[in-house]
Amino acid sequence: MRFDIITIFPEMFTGIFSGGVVKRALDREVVRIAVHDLRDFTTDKHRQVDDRPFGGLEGMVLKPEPIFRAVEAVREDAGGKVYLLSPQGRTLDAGLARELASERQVILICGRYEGVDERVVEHLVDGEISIGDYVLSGGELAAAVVVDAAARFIPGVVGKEGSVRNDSFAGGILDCPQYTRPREFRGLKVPSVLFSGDHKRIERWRHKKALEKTARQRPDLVGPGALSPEDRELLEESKNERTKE
Ligand code: 4FV
Repeated sequence: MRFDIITIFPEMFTGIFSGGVVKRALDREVVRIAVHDLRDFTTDKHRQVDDRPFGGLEGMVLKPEPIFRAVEAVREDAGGKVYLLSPQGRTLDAGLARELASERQVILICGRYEGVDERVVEHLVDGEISIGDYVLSGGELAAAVVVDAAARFIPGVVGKEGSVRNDSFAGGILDCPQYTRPREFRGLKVPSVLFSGDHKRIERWRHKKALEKTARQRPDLVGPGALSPEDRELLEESKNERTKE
């Protein structure tokens, strides 16, 4: 799978993918990431990529020509999907990340200034992606988030596939609490069930804790109909336990 990132600040990406699972995936060529300088797709001596907005608004807007040329140059074939990072986009979540990971090529356009000429949105991209309802100074950080989140769904990127399966949101709920040594820290003990060796009991405890945390911190994820009857029961059970405490 290949990501192509189009930006006026290619240097911002030197460090981002130089560690962790994405770096390992790059080394093993499970995924390829190419970063392209938008200015390389200008034709004037000033390598102009932006201009003043028509209609007298403040700020500057990225011009359409360099963006169209860049996408047409890097798109391997018609199968390459093109996305603009923008606050107007579909909010990134595990579902969208998994979808992107199934593409052969994903081209990400990083906006800057007030944004890009609307003809890019209307006539070039397959869609817009937002990483959240706030305004960034550029799309670069958002592009890095999209690449990192999607890459984890590419087989072979995350060593133990199991950990992707157990990731938050993979089962529609948040992840279970994790503990490591020391068994006691400043009097704070690791729950003894984790030393019981009873894997079924441990798995049930973990799932219950994940449900509890989700109900507490993301009630939107455990709304009516969102949980299986078993999970609903497990959640009720934990509620009763806590009321007894
Ligand atoms: C953004 C977001 C975002 C808008 C104007 C870049 C900025 C500037 N991208 N999710 N939120 N982009 O704020 O993806 O061009």
